[in-house]
Amino acid sequence: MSEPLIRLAEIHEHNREAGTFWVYRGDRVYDITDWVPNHPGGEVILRAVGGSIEPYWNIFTIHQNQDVYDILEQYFIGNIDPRDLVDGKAPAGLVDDPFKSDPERDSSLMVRSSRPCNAETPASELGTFITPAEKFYVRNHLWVPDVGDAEDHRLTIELIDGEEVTYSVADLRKNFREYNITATLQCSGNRRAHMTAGSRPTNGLQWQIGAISTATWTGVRLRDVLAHAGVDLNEPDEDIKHAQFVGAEAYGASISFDKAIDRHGDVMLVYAMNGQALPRDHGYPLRVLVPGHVAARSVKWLNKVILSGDESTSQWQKRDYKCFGPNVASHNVNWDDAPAIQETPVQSAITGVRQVKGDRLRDSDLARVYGLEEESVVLEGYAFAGGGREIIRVDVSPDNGKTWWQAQLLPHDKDVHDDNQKAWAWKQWRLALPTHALHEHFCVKAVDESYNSQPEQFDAFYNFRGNLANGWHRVPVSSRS
Ligand code: MTE
Ligand code: MO
Repeated sequence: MSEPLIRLAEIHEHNREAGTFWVYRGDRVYDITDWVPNHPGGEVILRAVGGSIEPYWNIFTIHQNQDVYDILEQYFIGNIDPRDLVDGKAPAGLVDDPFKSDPERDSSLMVRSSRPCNAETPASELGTFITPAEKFYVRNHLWVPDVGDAEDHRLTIELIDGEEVTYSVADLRKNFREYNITATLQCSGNRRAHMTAGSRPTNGLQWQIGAISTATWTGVRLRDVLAHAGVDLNEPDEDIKHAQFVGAEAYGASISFDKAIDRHGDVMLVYAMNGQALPRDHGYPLRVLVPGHVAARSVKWLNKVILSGDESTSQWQKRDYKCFGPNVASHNVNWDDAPAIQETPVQSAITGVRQVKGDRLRDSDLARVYGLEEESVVLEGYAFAGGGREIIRVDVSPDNGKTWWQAQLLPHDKDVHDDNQKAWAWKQWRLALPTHALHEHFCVKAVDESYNSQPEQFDAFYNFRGNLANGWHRVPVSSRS
């Protein structure tokens, strides 16, 4: 029996304004009306209805696998009429440009991809404790959703029994105590380029040292809001294991419920950054801040918090942000074998190397601290550990690891008065070395309060996605300016 032939014009009529939703893939047509309410990614699927699904699957690549194709086949209703095919093929389909309302960005950011925008903080801006909001690295998987006015934005808390409680940003500001938390966000791909250079190719954006920044975030505690919404924080329902976060553009991730309600965990719903409204790139009007965890869990443009027995089903929870052994690659990975990255290991980097001449040195703090009179080289950088673990030491070697010196950890900005309960922010460090000590490479490694440190090389903990690249940072001595 031959399949019904369907004209393109008829497919276009089954768009998001219609009550029934059709899509096509290749020249096969599907009526997915009944599937839409079950879509794990929510309403975003409605962007595709009435046309080709493929441009969206090129963006949401998690769909490019057999299980998804099999689901789609269940909704098959016919083929595109050959009169509408061009050279035997269905039209590629036009997507309404989802990036068209993305904001303008500071020109000093180092762009790694522009659609979606991924841009790192330049090294010259990594040497200050608080990163100005416009220099804060941007990591977007998709477009920046246009959420309109903060007044119209709503946050829905879905409790374990399915009941929902909704808040406006104004409700949050009015009803809960406000906190200021100074926290570093670091992408799990920070320094991926160094893993690639130090070992083998990795799959992902090739970040240098700038997929990390620090801000003072203002907002309310998630635990306070959950208590208000009806969660018993002292004896919570034992079925609740995770807090899932859903962003307005379809990104999602989750953390353990324990972290979400930890009284020393400082998980926040934030509406301001460095004393200003959140910029659109960083989650306006509301984002979750999960200090001490990989930044992928700090979901921007937050729409929904779901208390659940399960993790988020998003690709950013179930895939991507995981590490495997050096022998595992995309062809033999079983994504379920590793847990999602949450707290992060020790990281450090050299952000600047300056030559300082005798005269200028003599009267400087550096000379007093290090007792140096001769010509010196001053190194600067950052060090950071996840889980709120404080950096206790930064070791620098001028000869590729044979001899070591301790850098001075800088006291952080006196103007920052924060409510942090743990060390959620990086430390800035500085070290002056006499020039006669120099060899080929400087390297740095840091140590946290649990005496965790960083691996020397990349080969032994290479992972094909290039996550958590924290091998010693090496820079050539010749890079000094
Ligand atoms: N939240 C949403 N809604 N969409 C995203 O693409 N990216 C995540 C996280 N939250 C992302 C998100 C990742 S991987 C990182 S590293 C941080 O946001 C980046 O935050 P920033 O852009 O404010 O630096
Ligand atoms: Mo990230």
